[in-house]
Amino acid sequence: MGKTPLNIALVGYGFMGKTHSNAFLQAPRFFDLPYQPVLKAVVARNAGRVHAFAGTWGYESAETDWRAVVERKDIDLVDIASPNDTHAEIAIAAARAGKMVTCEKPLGRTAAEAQAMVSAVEGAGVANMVWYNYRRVPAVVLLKSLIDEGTLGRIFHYRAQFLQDWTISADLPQGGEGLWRLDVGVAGSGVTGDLLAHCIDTALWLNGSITEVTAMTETFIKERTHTQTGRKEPVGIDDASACLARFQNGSLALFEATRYARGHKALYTLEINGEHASARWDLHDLHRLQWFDHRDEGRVRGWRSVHITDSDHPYMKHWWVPGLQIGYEHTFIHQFADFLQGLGEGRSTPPTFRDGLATDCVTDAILKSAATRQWQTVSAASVKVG
Ligand code: SOE
Repeated sequence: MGKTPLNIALVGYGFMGKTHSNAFLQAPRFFDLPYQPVLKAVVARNAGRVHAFAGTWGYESAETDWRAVVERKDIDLVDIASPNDTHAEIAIAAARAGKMVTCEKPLGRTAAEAQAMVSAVEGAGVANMVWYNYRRVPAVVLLKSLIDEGTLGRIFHYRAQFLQDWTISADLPQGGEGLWRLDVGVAGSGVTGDLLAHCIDTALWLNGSITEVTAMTETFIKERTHTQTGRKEPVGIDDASACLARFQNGSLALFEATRYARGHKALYTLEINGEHASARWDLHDLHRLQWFDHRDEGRVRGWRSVHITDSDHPYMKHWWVPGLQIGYEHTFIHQFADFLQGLGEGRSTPPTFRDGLATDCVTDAILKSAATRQWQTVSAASVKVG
């Protein structure tokens, strides 16, 4: 029986536009899905480059204004992979036009923006999802099951870091391709919304709601040339962010994100310590879960490094033979496969926009705490839903 076509319009053709396009193409090749993604249109402002991108990835058409695809009758899903300042406007218009909407993280530049996006998709009743892709790493999914089954027992501690080093040079401008992440007007915040948001999303998913935070942020390079004006302008983003937090379940957390950790390129690590067991995961070694179980026989008790490549590990039966690894791009493929599976069952797949809002509520509280030097209660909207 033929699959139902799902016509996609992608907005944005940067690094994330590629990860999403790859997922649209690969998901139906490796997973048995109720829908067949059709790459209908790609949108970006630069006409020459958007046509080239359409050719490379097999999009049927290219547009330079996102409004065109929102209006098109032959589009089912609008996928937003453009800079953060465009997320809300496009998502709200697409939802109002009855399109399904998927959006890169962070959902909004602020929780208020994210709230408006949630109201739009929920009001229109359209499927929605935020691309917090690290939830789809097989080792992290396995950890989620172990936690949910109670294997770790009562949770005491959660800690996560996301360390990079690519903005240390003071010569780097703010604004423009990739570097819009340094422009607070476009990005909304610095590492808090970009990197710490990943740590928070995974933490809310694994360990439940965060109730309060105390944080500090720092901007190490105070002025950078702005690509729009050609002049040195003050830098409004946070270059580093560190935070203590309490979870609803009584456990304590430590979070850190920076782009000034020389030598670290994308070192996302997390650790969780429970009454019976602890686990550690590291993006640079993403197919391994480090596991310690206190109930093991004393003489051989110790940390084990589990290679998550067997067919009974999450997602792995869809890939190669046991022992062979997968990588970063597969997390997007898994996420899109789950999205299509969810559509087939008539539901949105987490993380939904409401989950994205929950993360934005925590990052807003972190930024407010850093600005006021006070503990902040996290708003009720951060209640974890999926
Ligand atoms: C920033 O360098 C970045 O590309 C983030 O924007 C992504 O979300 C993260 O996964 C990798 O680093």
